[in-house]
Formats: sequence, structure tokens, C-alpha cells
Amino acid sequence: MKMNSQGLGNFFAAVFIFLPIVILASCQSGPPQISIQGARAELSPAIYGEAMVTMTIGNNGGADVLKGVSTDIPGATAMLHIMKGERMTEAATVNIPGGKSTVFKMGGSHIMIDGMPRSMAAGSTFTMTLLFEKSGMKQLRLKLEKAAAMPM
Ligand SMILES: [Cu+2]
Repeated sequence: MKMNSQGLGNFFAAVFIFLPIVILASCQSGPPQISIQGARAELSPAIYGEAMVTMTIGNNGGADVLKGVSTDIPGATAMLHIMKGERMTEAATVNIPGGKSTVFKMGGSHIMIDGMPRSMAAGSTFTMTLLFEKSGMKQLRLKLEKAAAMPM
């Protein structure tokens, strides 16, 4: 490939600008770099006033721990749930390892909201706060979705 001197200069400029970004993005130690994608709140098909929140928590930095969840819904309680065999059980914390994504989903770790008032229905919005040991608080604005399907 033939490059004039200006093209070569641009090439090196690009390398020096992007190299530090690439190094940061692939770093698995040091401070966590938390990003939350695809967060969804779905009403329970079975239990009134209950909803499940699912999402993917990406982390391009060092390990972190999700140690608490809360909402601004009056009277409601939010909690971390993990699966113990076939049953959901409350957990005090969920580890968020570095350099990978942690998926919160039905049948795995997820967030459960209980005791929502009648005013909260499909289409209602609320704020969910996630508290990380190292990354501090992250807030998400979520909309309640209808239950996907009735369980058998
Ligand atoms: Cu649950």
C-alpha cells in the first residue's frame, strides 16, 4: 500500500489517539467500568404488585459487587434474587466480575420488585437505583412492561 507523507502522519496520529483507549477498554484490573444495557422491567404474570428487572451489566474494568437495589416506587421493595436450584432466593450481593458481562435474567440472577401500589401498571415509569461497592450508585429510568406470558 502506497501512502503519501500526510496519509502516514494521519495513520500515526490515529494510532496514538486510539491506542490508549484500546488499552483502557481491555483492562481487567483497576477501577470497574460498569455499563448497563437492555434493562427491562416486566410485571409478574402471576403475582399482583410484583415485577422482575432484567439487564446486562457490562464491566470492562476490575471486579465490582452489586450490593443493593432500590426504587422510587412508594411502598415497594426491591431485592436481588439468585436461583438456588429451581427456587428464587434473596441474595445480599451479586458479584460483577471484571472484563465480562453479567446477565440478569429470568431463571438466573435478577432483581425483584414487590409490593407495588395499584397505581403502577403497564406503561408506568420509575427510577431504579443500583448500588455498587466500588462504582457507587447507578440510576436507571424504567418502564413497566406487560407480563410476557401466563405460566402454566
Ligand atoms: Cu425473583
